[in-house]
Amino acid sequence: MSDCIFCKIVSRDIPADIIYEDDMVVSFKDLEPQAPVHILIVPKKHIKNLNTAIPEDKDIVSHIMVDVVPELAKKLKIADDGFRLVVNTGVKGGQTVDHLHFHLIGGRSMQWPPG
Ligand code: DGP
Repeated sequence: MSDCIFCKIVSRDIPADIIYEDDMVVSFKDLEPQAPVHILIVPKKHIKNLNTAIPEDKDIVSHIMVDVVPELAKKLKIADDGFRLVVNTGVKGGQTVDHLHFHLIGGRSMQWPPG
């Protein structure tokens, strides 16, 4: 999508502090970190959000959950203490960028309920 900011990060048309990349995803530091560790994991394919993911996107979503998150949590040294994975979806879910992304947040104790 030509006007999507995360697609532009994936294609390197705008800069980001990229910490991980493979054939399906890119991961980079969030511009507005909410914790000592706050990164975004973004599919290279433009998927608006979980409401619009289709069956062929299952491989991407499961790859993120099963492979990428544990690997990055370990790499960023937040695996043992714990972390939070957030997927804001839609307006009331707090989604501000319409390209599916997973917030991996850690390095401090989290509160519940979230705001
Ligand atoms: P959400 O509210 O769940 O849609 O989260 C969007 C996040 O994306 C928010 O935490 C800030 C971050 N963000 C927005 N624009 C940019 C950008 O250009 N670069 C980076 N690194 N992060 C961005």
